[in-house]
Amino acid sequence: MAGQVEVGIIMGSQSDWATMKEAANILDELGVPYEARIVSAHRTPDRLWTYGKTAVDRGLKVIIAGAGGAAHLPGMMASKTRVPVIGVPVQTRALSGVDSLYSILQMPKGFPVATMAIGAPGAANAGLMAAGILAISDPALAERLDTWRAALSASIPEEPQDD
Ligand code: RP5
Repeated sequence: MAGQVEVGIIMGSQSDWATMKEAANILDELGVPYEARIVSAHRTPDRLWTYGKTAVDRGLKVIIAGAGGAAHLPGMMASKTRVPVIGVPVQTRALSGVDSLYSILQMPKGFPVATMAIGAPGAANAGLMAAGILAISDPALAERLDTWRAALSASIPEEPQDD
């Protein structure tokens, strides 16, 4: 998308993209420019280091980091840059994403990661959280986000229907 990229979506593997695309979709809907990159804490640690080291100078304001299993990517990124990191635990086959959740959630004092729910809902909420952070200083985005939220509320019926 055109415009200054202020949101970085990073993930540990190509296999995480199906989940992390939910964050990208939300940002697309809200007109928020982003970049998406594969940055693995274990397989490409130098890439992680460089990404974190240059994040502030490149103008990133929020990083959404998704990983599964021994999900060290969000925490390692939070240790390398002061840019706020929103963590998305990707659902795993072996442990259903509880491993990812605990790996991302249990950060030591000093290096927080704002951890979302497991899987696609968490990724979508990460996109909304990133938009909310940027909307603090972007009135036009704030209006788009308010409209998005109102539309969601309006789409919820008051009474349940039979299938
Ligand atoms: C993690 O291992 C990735 O974040 C991914 O969720 C998981 C599996 O990766 P692949 O083996 O599918 O590449 O590093």
